[in-house]
Amino acid sequence: MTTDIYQSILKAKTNKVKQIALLVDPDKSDEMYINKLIAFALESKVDYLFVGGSLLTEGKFEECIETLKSQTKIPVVIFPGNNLQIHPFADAILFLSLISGRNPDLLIGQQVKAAPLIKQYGLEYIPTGYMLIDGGNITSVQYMSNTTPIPANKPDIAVATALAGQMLGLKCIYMDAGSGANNHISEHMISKVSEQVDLPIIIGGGIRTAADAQKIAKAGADIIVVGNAIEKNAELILEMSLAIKDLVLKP
Ligand code: 1GP
Repeated sequence: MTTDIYQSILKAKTNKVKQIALLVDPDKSDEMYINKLIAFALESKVDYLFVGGSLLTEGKFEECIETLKSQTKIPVVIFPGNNLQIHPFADAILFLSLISGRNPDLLIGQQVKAAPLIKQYGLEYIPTGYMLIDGGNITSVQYMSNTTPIPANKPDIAVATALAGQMLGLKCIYMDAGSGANNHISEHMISKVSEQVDLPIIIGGGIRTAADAQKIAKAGADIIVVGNAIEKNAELILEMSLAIKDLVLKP
């Protein structure tokens, strides 16, 4: 296993540099759209391109990864919805366990199915505790995962869950309100988790403005993930990226 991507995440965290990941939905992206996204992503110094989804119906996952890899050097990280979302061309895969839920298939079942192929491909895997937080509406991931999200007003549960993930040896915590969430995760919950947990923290779901991204980064997120908002206005990445990268200069 190589550890290039994880090392870059750790290095940024140590240096208090906030990072931004752009979530690319393979179902929604034709080649023209991907090319436009890449142009904005390069200009905005996006750190990672996350690719995946809780339900992909168009059969374009492989094509999407291959197009991204042929067009840009921005690292492509798989954010898988299931064990079918694996590709040898990616730079890494978030090896997720849905630790906020009690669905054994997403705690360990899918991982057992995926592990041999990941090993065969020599793909860098980043053991990640995935925590679904209530964002005020039922998102695709909530429905597809058949799990109950952690209530938005229960930071103690989020802290305990993230701590358990750390104690189990996971290397990252991804707290997600789900794509298209009405509300992003509160700064209060993020700060409580980041005070208690030493791991890099990835935050996504419902982040729509540069000001939100900045508040979330200040609260303790190490990587901000944005999908929907960028699909509507690709130029927003630059604003968001500037807002969070600015923090290292003006904490
Ligand atoms: C979802 O965290 C990602 O898993 C991004 O969410 O599409 O709402 O930005 P959005």
